[in-house]
Amino acid sequence: MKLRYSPTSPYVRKVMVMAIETGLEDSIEAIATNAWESGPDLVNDNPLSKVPTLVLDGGETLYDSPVICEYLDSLHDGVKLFPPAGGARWTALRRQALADGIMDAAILRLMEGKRADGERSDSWAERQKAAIDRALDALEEEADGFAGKEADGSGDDVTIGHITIAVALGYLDLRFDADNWRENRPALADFYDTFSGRASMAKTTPKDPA
Ligand SMILES: N[C@@H](CCC(=O)N[C@@H](CS)C(=O)NCC(=O)O)C(=O)O
Repeated sequence: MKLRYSPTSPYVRKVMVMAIETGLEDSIEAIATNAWESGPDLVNDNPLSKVPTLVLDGGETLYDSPVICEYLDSLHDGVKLFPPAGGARWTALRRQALADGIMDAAILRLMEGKRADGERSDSWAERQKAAIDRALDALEEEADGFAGKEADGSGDDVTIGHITIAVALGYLDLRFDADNWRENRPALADFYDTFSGRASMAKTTPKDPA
């Protein structure tokens, strides 16, 4: 499989954490891709011109990160990170959606900040920040109940929800460190600090914030 990636994309990091957690890292060949250039190879693989995009060995492509992660989960025989059915599944999917939404809002806010004077909308950027803050508060409310906290893998029911939340928090550290999301969110900070000890997180920490 080939994965079109960019080094600072949180969605790509999510896929790579998933690949490491499921033992599939070595099955993936990474292809550096600038999604903003919308080159012919990328748009041929993904008309939306986004990374991550996964190209299967038979040429079929998969996107976006929730679909790629669930596909990877279908390829291994270990404990599934997408719970198969019932309440645990809906909780994991909801948490994934909430954390994906944090990343979406963070990227919109980042891009808004890069616009030229006169084109930038402070109210739009503030709207994104407000969404992020509400989502973080909601996660703080439930963080004490998060399972899968242990860096050594004990606790065993790490899900796609935990992975996505941890990656989203890492992205806030990368892009909006000054906001100090940890303030007044001790349970979430505790979850993140512990989850960050996992090899999958350590191995995928973005190095260059450019
Ligand atoms: N919902 C998508 C979001 C992917 C996404 O927005 N990726 C960004 C990079 S962080 C991108 O490729 N942006 C290029 C563009 O929007 O044109 C996912 O979960 O994979």
